[in-house]
Amino acid sequence: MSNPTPTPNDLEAYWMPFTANRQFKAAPRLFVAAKDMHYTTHDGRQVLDGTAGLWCCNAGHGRRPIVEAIQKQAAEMDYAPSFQMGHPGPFELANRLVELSPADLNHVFFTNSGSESVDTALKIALAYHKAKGEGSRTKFIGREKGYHGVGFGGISVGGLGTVRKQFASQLPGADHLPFFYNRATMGFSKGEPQTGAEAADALESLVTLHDASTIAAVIVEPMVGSAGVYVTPKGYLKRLREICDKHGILLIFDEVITGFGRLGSAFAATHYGVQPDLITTAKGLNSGTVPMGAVFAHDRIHDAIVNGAPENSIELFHGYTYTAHPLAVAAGLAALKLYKDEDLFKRAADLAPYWQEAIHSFKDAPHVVDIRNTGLVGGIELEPRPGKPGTRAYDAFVKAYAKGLLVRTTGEVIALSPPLIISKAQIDELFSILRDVLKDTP
Ligand code: PXG
Repeated sequence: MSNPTPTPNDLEAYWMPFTANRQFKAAPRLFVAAKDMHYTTHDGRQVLDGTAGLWCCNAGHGRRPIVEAIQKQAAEMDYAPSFQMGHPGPFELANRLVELSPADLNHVFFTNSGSESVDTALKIALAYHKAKGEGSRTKFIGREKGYHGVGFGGISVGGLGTVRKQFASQLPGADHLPFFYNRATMGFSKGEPQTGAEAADALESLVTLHDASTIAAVIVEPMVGSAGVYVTPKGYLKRLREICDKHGILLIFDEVITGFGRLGSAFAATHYGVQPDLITTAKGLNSGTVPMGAVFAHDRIHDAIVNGAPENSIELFHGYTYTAHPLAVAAGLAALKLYKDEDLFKRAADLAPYWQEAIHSFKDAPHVVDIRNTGLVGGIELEPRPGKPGTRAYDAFVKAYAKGLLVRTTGEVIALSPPLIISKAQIDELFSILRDVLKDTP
């Protein structure tokens, strides 16, 4: 399939997200079709998907069971209101989801994106403390380099300067844990760095600074995704859990990337054996096919808010027109079934050692200064060009696209997170293209 190359005029009206619009429109990269592990470009080339779209198409592309479920649902019932009305799908989907979630996180609030999941979780945390008579707990603690989407809540707890700096107005009192990663001691770790858990102790200092009675929740990515793939040190999350427990602070894991098999388990929480109070998800929930997110809440939180209100009163003043949209729900049910039928989370776990060896074979490739991996995720960090930060990785991304491989770059890091259906031969192909790309990138 080949489409005519669009002219700059055709591209003007669409204001693209997180994109250098003028640079892109001068040399557009467009996908027009997708199947399994590949995209087709507008000029008819096949591109191997090294990033599961944007970390979301965990079952691969164009999977028949999901496609058919969406088609069937669209024909049967396009939309149903979700306030004071329902349809059977989300009840069923929530039941399937809590079979996968860690023990006691048995309630699911649906959203339409990761950003909405984050803001929903922050609001649930506030509502929980209020319901318990601790309304003074209003502050949130995130972490430097954290990415929690683009809502005002998410950018307030987020720790990426670039995502925050254009927007002055943020949640009052949000503070941040220091970043835990130290390349000198943790560089080239295979999987979890074995040292560095004590970085979590900084939470004690923040609690002392703010006083526990003012802090509602701590939110972290169990594995740092967007900022460049940084795996938390062994024991770090457990320490955060202990400190939160000691001070009555809720712990939120933002699993928008790590949820639904990326690390080889349904959730990073189960993978690392640390139970948060709330989990935010999106992306892989329905394999990226229809916008959808979900927040998983501990029974204690749900019950405090829901059972604490009079029976005829709305308990949580929150929700979206498209909460539990029938198409998203149908896609979710089909994706979860596909994950199960093909045992895709286990497949990711089984492939992880092969993936690890493949990525670490880049240690001697040109420009490489660090390599990080866990599950089916990898980050290759390049030496920045003097005075031109980020340009080398960006050039590598453009070259990779030309050579038939989709990667993501963030700063100096090439991030990889293929669909969980990738084969060993495709892993070899991916890294072989990338090796050529790095050789060709000055
Ligand atoms: N939390 C986390 C941990 C995320 O990774 C969001 C929240 C926001 O999700 P939405 O659906 O509102 O975009 C994300 C999103 C990248 C990349 O390449 C990462 C995300 C989105 C787009 C690109 O690193 N993460």
